Amino acid sequence: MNQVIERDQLIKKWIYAAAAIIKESFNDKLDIERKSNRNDLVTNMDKTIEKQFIEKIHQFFPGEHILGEEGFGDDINHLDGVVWIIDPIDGTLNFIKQQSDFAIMIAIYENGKGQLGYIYDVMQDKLYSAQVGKGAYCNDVLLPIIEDKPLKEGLVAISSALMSKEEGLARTVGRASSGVRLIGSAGIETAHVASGRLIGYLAAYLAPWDIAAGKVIAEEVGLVYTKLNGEKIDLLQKNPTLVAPPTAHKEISALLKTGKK
Ligand code: 2AM
Ligand code: CA
Repeated sequence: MNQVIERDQLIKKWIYAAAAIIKESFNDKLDIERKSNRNDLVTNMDKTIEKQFIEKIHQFFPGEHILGEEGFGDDINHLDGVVWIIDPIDGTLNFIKQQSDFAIMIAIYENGKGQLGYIYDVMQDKLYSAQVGKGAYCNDVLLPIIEDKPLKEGLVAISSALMSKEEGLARTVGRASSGVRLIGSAGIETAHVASGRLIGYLAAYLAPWDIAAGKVIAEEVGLVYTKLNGEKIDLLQKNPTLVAPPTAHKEISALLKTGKK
């Protein structure tokens, strides 16, 4: 992919500018609309930020395809060429209800392969980023390759959709690990696995924009990011997902298979 350094600098600049707009919006009344269900919400901020990113991408990289959560990008049915994958606010429910634990996420894939990934934890001011083959960073600090610890030595995050779908899963995983945590932002939970604060993250149905940036970052630190059944992620669909270091990934997969709940 061309202009990697320029892309990296621009993306970081756009993300910080978007975060400033989001933080200013805390003083205003949000417009909130319901999407697929009462917990699947979108605000005027999600839309504004996505539109701004798309405008910038069109301006600087005309002709490149864009897949955005709120639908202002392109209707994409392939991953050929350069594809930008954008989630303007990951953890919209947290954004609305807590004004914390939400992230801005941008990724660039080329012919289906992750090239650049960015997850900005806005309220913690932590920008997780990665370029394929060049390692992952939190702000300007290189994240070490993850330690391949057994499941029993770490905390596991589970999405609340998976918790309500798979009764008993939290108990099974909780007993086999140090315990279960729920944050509510796939991006932040993946970033916490990539930086070693969690040993794994499991989710029921993540959309491409929930996965794309985190997968680039996770793989750069040696994590395994697959569907819950171990198959390869399909970035044109929703996927049940599991991200963890190799040993814990195997252990969690085995627990899911035996269905010991
Ligand atoms: P979002 O806030 O961008 O929608 C919450 O457990 C995590 O799952 C968040 O990352 C959230 O992303 C995502 N999520 C919530 N509802 C979802 C849905 N209906 N489909 C896919 N992902 C969803
Ligand atoms: Ca979102």
